[in-house]
Amino acid sequence: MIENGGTRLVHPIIASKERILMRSSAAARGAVLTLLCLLVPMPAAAMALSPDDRIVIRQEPGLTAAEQRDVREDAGVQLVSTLPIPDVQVVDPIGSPTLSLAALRADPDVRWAEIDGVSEAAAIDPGVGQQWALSNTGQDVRGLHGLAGADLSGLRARQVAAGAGVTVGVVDTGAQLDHPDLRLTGNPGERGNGRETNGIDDDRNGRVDDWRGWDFVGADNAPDDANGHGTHVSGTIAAGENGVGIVGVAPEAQVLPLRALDDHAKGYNSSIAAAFAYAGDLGLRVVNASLESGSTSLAQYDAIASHPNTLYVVAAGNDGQDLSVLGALTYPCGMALDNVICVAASDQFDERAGFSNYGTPSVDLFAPGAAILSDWTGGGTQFSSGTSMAAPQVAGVAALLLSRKPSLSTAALRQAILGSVDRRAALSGSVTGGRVNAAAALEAAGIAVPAYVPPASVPVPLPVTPAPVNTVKVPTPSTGVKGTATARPSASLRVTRVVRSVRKRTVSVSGTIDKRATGKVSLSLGLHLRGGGYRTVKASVRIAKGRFSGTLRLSSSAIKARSGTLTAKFAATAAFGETRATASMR
Ligand SMILES: [Ca+2]
Ligand SMILES: [Ca+2]
Ligand SMILES: [Ca+2]
Repeated sequence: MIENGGTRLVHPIIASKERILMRSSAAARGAVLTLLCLLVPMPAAAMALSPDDRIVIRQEPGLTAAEQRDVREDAGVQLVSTLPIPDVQVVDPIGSPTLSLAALRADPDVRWAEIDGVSEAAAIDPGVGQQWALSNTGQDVRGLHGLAGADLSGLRARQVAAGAGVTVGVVDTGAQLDHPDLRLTGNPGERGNGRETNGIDDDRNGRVDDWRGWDFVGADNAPDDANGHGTHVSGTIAAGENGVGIVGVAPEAQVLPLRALDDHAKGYNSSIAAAFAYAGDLGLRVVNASLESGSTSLAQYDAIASHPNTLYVVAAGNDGQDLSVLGALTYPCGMALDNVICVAASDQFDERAGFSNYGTPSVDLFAPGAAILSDWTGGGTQFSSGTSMAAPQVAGVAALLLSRKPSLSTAALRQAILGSVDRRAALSGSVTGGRVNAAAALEAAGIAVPAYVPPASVPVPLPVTPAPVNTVKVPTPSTGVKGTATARPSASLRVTRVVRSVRKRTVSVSGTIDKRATGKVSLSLGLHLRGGGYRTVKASVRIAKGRFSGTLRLSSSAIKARSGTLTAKFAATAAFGETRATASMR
């Protein structure tokens, strides 16, 4: 599976009048024509991110080096290398690969342009097929074939959210600090400029050099894991999508390890309370506590209550008990606080795991917690079962939501998760009566999630409707009108109007798209001169509120050059979330 490149800044590639004039007046492209660009102003829209990196292009033959450079500059890309194939180059987008690709495809000097895909030998994280919690197809997991669909829709949710930018505090036995699959972080106030090891409490939080989290058992800055439990829990939340081990629910989130349980997975309630407060003080929005105690802790209660912006996701416990029976409560599950979610464990059949505690009002919901494969100490993976394995599934879902909507209040976050469960009769021993559903939780928070289609993106024909195309006498557009696109289902782009008129010296494109879409439409107009060579003018317009519209216009001097063929191209690239659609015409 291809590792995403992470967040990148995106900036518009083209489209100011000045730039168009500058380009068309450049000596390298000839100055016979003066081309003028008229853009219909549209409100700015947020740009979408793209995980794709490099682009391969084939330019038209015969371009000079300066002309080739112009093509790259106009599309906002830099030359990486030249392939031993005529006119084929690998280029690297400076900004958004999506927009650069659209610009290259719209450029008459570019024969074709494609994303430089990555091929790997069996690079899918080896454990992912066993992770029924993310996607249960009834596959064999430890000899059991579960119920298809009894999962948290993790792979579906992953299409639009990965947890990037979110740090989850994990109060546990620590985490293997050098595990190749764990995405660990620490206190940002102790990272960089040598602050990690300077022996100074740089951020004055009472802990010296806590750059990797903190060990509340050993009272030092190395929350390493000698047990395995905390590593397993951390992997469930944020194991990377990296060809190693498993994939976490939020594979681009990070875990801040807080060791409060010893090598035998036991710890004082006061150590746990201190870790709760530490995470809250750092401003972490989510903390996972896969632990239980038969006795309550006022210290923990106060730590949680005094950090209302932090959601504490805790385990119900593994006693197989009905917690609604007097005296059966476990803690912190039983703490009646608005920023606590208590999670019980369900199995591959969407039924309560036999070991799992249950019962209202303390247990809020269920999550997969039986036969859960995750990372383990020693660098490998291991199956484990328990409500300890269920809680981090929910913590991971919380990270997904926060990565897309950082402004969600704790109450709204909690409500989105609890209000979107898949209700099952066998899971009635909880407030919600259901099992967590990551995709439904995202939708409850207002984030659209497409249906899940297993990998291998399939080209989907896109409806492109050219409305009146003005035919002209001399010259005529060189090619017919057709539209193609590749898109995942639910992405649709509809071009409602294309007008090409040499007599009127304009090429106009307008259209509509899903209102959530962001992106740009690139336009280009090229005049192939009969004597060879051609002139181009380009522009792009933003898509805003579901609409786009743009016009290119040739100046009157261009009209005098009748001895050529006019070619108009456009490429519209729209994105919502990680779904992209591209339509192009020439
Ligand atoms: Ca410190
Ligand atoms: Ca320091
Ligand atoms: Ca992995």
